[in-house]
Amino acid sequence: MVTRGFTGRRPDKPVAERLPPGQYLTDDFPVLQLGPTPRIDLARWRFVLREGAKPLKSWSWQEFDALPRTRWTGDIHCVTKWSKFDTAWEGVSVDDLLAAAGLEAAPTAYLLAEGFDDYTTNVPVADLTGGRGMVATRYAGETIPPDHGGPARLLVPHLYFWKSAKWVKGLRFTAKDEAGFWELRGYHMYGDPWREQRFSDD
Ligand SMILES: Nc1nc2c(c(=O)[nH]1)N[C@H]1C(S)=C(S)[C@@H](COP(=O)(O)O)O[C@H]1N2
Ligand SMILES: [Mo]
Repeated sequence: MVTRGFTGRRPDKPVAERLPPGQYLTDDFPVLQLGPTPRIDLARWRFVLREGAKPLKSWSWQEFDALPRTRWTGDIHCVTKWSKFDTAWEGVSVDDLLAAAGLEAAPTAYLLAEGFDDYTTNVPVADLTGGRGMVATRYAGETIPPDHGGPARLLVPHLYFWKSAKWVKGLRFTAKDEAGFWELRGYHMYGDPWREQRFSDD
């Protein structure tokens, strides 16, 4: 088990200091998505890294589940204003994923995470490397429930939670910062909760 860079546990901080502006604390774990929860057959699941249209590397579920795993516990913040503290995730860090793909560095500075439901969201690569993002396969010690994005979801907890694509099927490196589903519909290209970057003009 490796845990590299992924930090953020601040149990000693008062609630108010852990809540970004405009957020409230909840103990629930709301489910937010565009459509129905897709049924994903692990025998046919694949995770693909692409540069534009060109596949760079892909893994079956068995192969993916055998990659080095990282744990992270910390707070998540949804643009609909709920925050949840001390969520515990485990998965493959994007650093380890790039290394497993034989890439010394990411091919471009931006990417789109793609879901099996055809959801997309853009994230700068620098926000996923250096221990800042993972493809999570466990939540609270169990496989991720389908409603929360299982078998695998992106986790980029320092950005609003719409950036954490559920049912993620791959990462597509792009030459430019390309808007994903919500970013095309008025949401912020970056989405930093601490700067309250909810909408494109925030
Ligand atoms: N594939 C996919 N990922 C998605 C979404 C979606 O519709 N499809 N919704 C996003 C939004 S808007 C939010 S707020 C979070 C919600 O995650 P949760 O349902 O686990 O709380 O997932 C994000 N990831
Ligand atoms: Mo959302």
